[in-house]
Amino acid sequence: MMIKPIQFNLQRQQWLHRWVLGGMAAIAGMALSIGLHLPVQAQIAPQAGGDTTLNIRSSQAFAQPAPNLDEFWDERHAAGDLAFEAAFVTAPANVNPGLGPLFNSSSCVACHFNNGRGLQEKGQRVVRVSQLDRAEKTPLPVRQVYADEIIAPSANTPPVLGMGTQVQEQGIYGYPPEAIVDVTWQEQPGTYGDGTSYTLRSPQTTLSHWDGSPLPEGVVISNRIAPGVFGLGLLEAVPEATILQAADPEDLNGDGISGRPNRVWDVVQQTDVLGRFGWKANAPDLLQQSASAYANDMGVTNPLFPAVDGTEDIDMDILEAATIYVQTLAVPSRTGLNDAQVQQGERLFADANCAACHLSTLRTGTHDIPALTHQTFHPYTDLLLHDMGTELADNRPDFQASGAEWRTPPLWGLGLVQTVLPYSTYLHDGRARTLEEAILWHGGEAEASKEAFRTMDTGDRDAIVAFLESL
Ligand code: HEC
Ligand code: HEC
Ligand SMILES: [Ca+2]
Ligand SMILES: [Ca+2]
Ligand SMILES: [Ca+2]
Repeated sequence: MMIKPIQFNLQRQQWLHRWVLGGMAAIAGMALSIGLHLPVQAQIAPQAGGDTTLNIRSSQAFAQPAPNLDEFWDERHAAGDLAFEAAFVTAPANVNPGLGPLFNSSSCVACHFNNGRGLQEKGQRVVRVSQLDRAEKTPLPVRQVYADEIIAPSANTPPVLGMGTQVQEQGIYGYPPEAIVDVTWQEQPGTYGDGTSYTLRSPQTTLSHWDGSPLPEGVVISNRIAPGVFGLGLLEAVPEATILQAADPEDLNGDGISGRPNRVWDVVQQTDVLGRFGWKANAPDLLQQSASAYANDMGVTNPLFPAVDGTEDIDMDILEAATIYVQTLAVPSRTGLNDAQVQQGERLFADANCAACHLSTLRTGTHDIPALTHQTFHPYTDLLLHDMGTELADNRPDFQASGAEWRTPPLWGLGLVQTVLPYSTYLHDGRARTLEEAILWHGGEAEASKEAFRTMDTGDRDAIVAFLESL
């Protein structure tokens, strides 16, 4: 296991540095000479987010400003906090007008509760649709009011008549929702290698029109919960070359794991660029992810996605504020670094080749926000797409992502997910009620890793979960 010693050395250096600066070189020297028996390691904050790491593991753990922001960015973060929490209302109104007319929720935080993930329910999820049997890119006689009805030149998600590419489940007065979304859970049994049985559940998502009129044929549905939004500035600041280096599209090293970058439409540059955000990496950066959230999730038109008549519900200042907020959140520190079970789990995580996709360590290049520049951090993602098998497949391609591919999600903060929002679940559609279930759904490129986990004895499985919960 290579990573941890490196991480420890880095932290030990920083820790020592501080003591030396404080004029306490003698004590630091003492600590060094006495070595591992001093509680030195216990005092070192695990730097999950580099210098943006904060030692907090409460329900507010995802909602803190990065501790290394300077005064200028700290103030902008505070302004962004207000934007992220602002609940929009039907226009005209004095405060935050412009909700809808069609929308999924009225504020960012309503879906990203406490900046963490959302539940699998109306008002928190997003259901994407497309009509794959339509000739690609054929314009549709839709209202052309929403960004999700405007087709990017390189998109392969033909919009559904009257629905575009995203189902707005709510509307302001006089605007019926585009569809009623119904989720029922289907259970399936499974057995661990040691004979212990388990039950998995997956959502069956169906759509119907509020007035009972039939849906068009051949609508493909992709149901997604909202992921957490902390640490994303660091992921944005990772140089493209680093991400492409980890890709192995033809699996030349023969480990069964490929990893492909998505290439997605950039509405600012009007060209295809690397995709990084969203469950299929279908958004290029945090500004466009936020702009699209305003337009599609809240019906709030903005400079990147104006209404067809050219009007905008919010200006660039608000859009940038929300973007800066998600760029500058602290990453909560790891826990349990000295716990033997957690350490065993971390070794097993490496042995089972989980780390081939969930890369433990990345380094940022430069970013407009100095606090994000040149940071070594531990997100456990490669930001690449992986074929996860037929059971997780939504069968809805999204730019270069196939119907079976998903972007490796970061695993940091995983142990806090249910502290931040009780009853939270895992995976893109929230089907996994526990971390064990999340792993057991892995297939495709991750089939061997999943099998390694499934056939471990209870102690080893518990250790992997203890490790995940320490993140
Ligand atoms: C209706 C619920 C909803 C609302 C409202 C919403 N989001 Fe999201 N958000 C989601 C979902 C669902 C995803 C995943 C989308 C996907 O994979 O296609 C997401 C993804 C994101 C991501 C990418 C996270 C990652 O790890 O890749 C960011 C950043 C984000 N949202 C920010 C915002 C901001 C800022 C706002 C307010 C302007 C907002 N969201 C409003 C549901 C919502
Ligand atoms: C081939 C790449 C790959 C490998 C190998 C892999 N994963 Fe994953 N992992 C993913 C992807 C992609 C997802 C998202 C799938 C989805 O949401 O449908 C994911 C999701 C998860 C999640 C849920 C995260 C969340 O935010 O809900 C956990 C937990 C997880 N993986 C743990 C593991 C463990 C433990 C192993 C090793 C036993 C492992 N993974 C091996 C790619 C991989
Ligand atoms: Ca509006
Ligand atoms: Ca729509
Ligand atoms: Ca490979």
